[in-house]
Amino acid sequence: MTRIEAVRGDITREQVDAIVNAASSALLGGGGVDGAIHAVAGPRLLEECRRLRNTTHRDGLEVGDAVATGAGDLPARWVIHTVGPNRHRGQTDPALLASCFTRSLAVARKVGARSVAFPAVSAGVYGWDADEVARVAVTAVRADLAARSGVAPEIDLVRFVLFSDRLLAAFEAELG
Ligand code: AR6
Repeated sequence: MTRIEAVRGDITREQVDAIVNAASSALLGGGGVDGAIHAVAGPRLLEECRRLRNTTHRDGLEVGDAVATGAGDLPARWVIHTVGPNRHRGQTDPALLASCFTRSLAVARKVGARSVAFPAVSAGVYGWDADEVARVAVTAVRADLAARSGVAPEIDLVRFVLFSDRLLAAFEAELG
C-alpha cells in the first residue's frame, strides 16, 4: 500500500527520492516553488533543463506533461518538472491538472523513485483555487495508485508539501 499524506513545509527540504516542480513550459526556472527549487538545487539543475531544451524538449514542456532531471544540490535525487494549467490563460480543464499528477507519477516510476513529494501545482501564480487543486490532486493520485496496485515498481510514499495552512487544510480535508 502506498502512503498518501499532506504536510506543511518547504518542498526543497524534502528527503524523498523525487520532488515535483510546478514549472513553466520554458523549463528554465521562474518564481514560486520553481524559483525556490532552482535556488537550492544550484546551477546543475538549470544546466540539465537547458540540455532538455536543446534535445528532447525543443519547444518546452506541454501543460499537463512531466519530465525528470537530476536534483543538483537538493536532498532529493530527482526533480520531476510538470507544467500546470494557467487559469489566467483560460486553462480551466481539471483533466490538465490531473494529468500533471499522473504523468509525474509515471515519470517517477520510470526513474525508479519510490517516494515522491508534490507541491500544490497551479495553486500559486497560475491562479487555481486551493480546494479545487486539492480535490483534483488527491483524486488523480488515488486513482493512479489504485489502477497500478500490485504492478511493480511500486511507489511507497506520496507526500503533498503545502506552503500555507490554508492549502494544508484543503488537502487534509480531501484525504479525510
Ligand atoms: N515549497 C512548497 N510549496 C511552495 C514553495 C516551496 N518552497 N514555494 C511556493 N510554494 P507556484 P504555479 C507553493 O506559483 O501556480 C513559476 O514562476 C505556492 O505557495 O509556485 O503552478 C513557474 O515558473 C503555491 O501554493 O506554481 C511558472 O511560471 C504552490 O507552491 C508558474 O510559477 C504553487 O505555486 C507556475 O505557477
